[in-house]
Amino acid sequence: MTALEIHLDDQDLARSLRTDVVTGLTATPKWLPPKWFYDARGSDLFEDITRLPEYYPTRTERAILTERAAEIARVTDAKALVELGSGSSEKTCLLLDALLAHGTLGAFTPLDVSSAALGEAVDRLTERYPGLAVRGVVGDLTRHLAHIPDGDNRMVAFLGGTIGNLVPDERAEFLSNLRAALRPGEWLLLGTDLVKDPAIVVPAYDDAAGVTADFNRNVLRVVNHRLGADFDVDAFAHVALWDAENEWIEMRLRATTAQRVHIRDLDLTVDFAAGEELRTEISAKFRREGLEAELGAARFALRHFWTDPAGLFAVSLIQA
Ligand code: AVJ
Repeated sequence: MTALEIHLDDQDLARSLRTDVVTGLTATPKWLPPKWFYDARGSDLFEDITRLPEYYPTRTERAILTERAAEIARVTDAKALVELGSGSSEKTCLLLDALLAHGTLGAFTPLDVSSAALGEAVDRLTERYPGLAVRGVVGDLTRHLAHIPDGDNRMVAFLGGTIGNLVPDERAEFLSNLRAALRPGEWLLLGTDLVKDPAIVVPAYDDAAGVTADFNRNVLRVVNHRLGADFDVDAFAHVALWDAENEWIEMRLRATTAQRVHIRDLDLTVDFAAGEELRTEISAKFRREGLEAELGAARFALRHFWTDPAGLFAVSLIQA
């Protein structure tokens, strides 16, 4: 039996997908939020992305965590670990191993929107760490922070650079909600991708093998399956572009010819002009000073900022 606490059931998910699709596809320019990439196929495609030679974030973050895990355990003495947007929990094991070796950790709570991915992770971790209380929470990290379990000296890990999927206003709201869910002295371990030469960033989001293109188009398949839409997935081209002003990468899907799409369950018809683009994701890149300012505005303090030798990615240890 898997220990899962459900704050987001299939009906809530269906409702928020419908709202997002109506809002995004009737807007100018059109957009869809990146959280809808991750059905089973989308999650598998993301796993494939993490192994691409061009996609540096995952392996770079893993290297930083490998080097710093024992120090993180020493500095924090964390008794409980909560992981937001955990997905597959490969990097989590680095933290769990270090915190358990240090001797303070008693509980682990992964929170994710995908109950399937979460159930699998909880089963695997329960088996691997018999002494640890592992309990999954199915929830949306922008809405269910109040449901992270109460406890003493908790650390929340939000890794992978996923915070970059939020626009600055959403980030401010997320950080202040998270701060409100923590007591002074508790911890946030945050992974952020860093600003760098676009010649490195752009290929990470537009790989030669076309895996990211397939991942991007998957959001159309999700809308087709879940809402009975008739997107011709192959009629949309993958676009990754660096927005130098906002310092984020933007993924879009460009209609290669004029398209009329019908979304049956919403009774909605949407027209795309030839060349029209649909924004599917932003992935913001950070600088230390900017991150520190955002954290300060949410009453968090940056204690450690660890990067790899090339300065590609950062893992920050932050205190409430
Ligand atoms: C999982 C959100 C961190 O923004 O780099 C990978 C998702 N998008 N390739 C990222 C993603 C395109 C990824 N995050």
